[in-house]
Amino acid sequence: MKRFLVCLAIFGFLAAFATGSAHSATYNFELSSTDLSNAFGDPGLNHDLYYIWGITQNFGGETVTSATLSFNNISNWIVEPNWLYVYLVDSVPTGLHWYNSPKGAGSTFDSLVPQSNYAYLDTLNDLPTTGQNIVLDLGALSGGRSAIDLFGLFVSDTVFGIGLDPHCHYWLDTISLNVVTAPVPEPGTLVLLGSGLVGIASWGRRRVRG
Ligand SMILES: [Ca+2]
Ligand SMILES: [Ca+2]
Repeated sequence: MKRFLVCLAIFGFLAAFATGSAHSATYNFELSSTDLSNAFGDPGLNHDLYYIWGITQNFGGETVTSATLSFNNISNWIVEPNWLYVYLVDSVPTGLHWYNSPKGAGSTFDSLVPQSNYAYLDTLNDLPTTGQNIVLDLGALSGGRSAIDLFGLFVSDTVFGIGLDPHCHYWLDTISLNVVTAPVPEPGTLVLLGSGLVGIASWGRRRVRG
């Protein structure tokens, strides 16, 4: 019996490690300049609009460990003060949506309701007319609470989005969202690991009695 329990324990642990946990996953979402051009016919982000990019993705219960939002080869159309307000959105239909926004300083998102649907991320400020790549690391941003925690909360129902309000026109190639999730043990792995623990525990008890 003792030998059986030892074998069960060894098998359980070995099988669990051999099976492994589900590997961490990386997800990429991208909007091209052409996607954005559907808004007004000209590519890029239009001053007269604000945008909400809705994404539906089931992360399978995995925890989001990092997320970056990249603006690739972005530039302002002329030399002037400019602002691009960037938000996380909790609930929005899938796809790119655009709406009129008044010209002038200030973010249109500040007047949207319910405000709980929008979380401010960052403002890209006074970009030059030469293109550059800008990466916003959600793990490094916070507004009362970590942006990555908030993002994890927003994606938990598989529906989330990115909000953008440009003040002035921006040219760009792509906007991409990169999400990395932590591995979660597969159910089969947990069963095997459990059998290893049961084997060890039973063996331990018998040793004590013995
Ligand atoms: Ca605007
Ligand atoms: Ca959501």
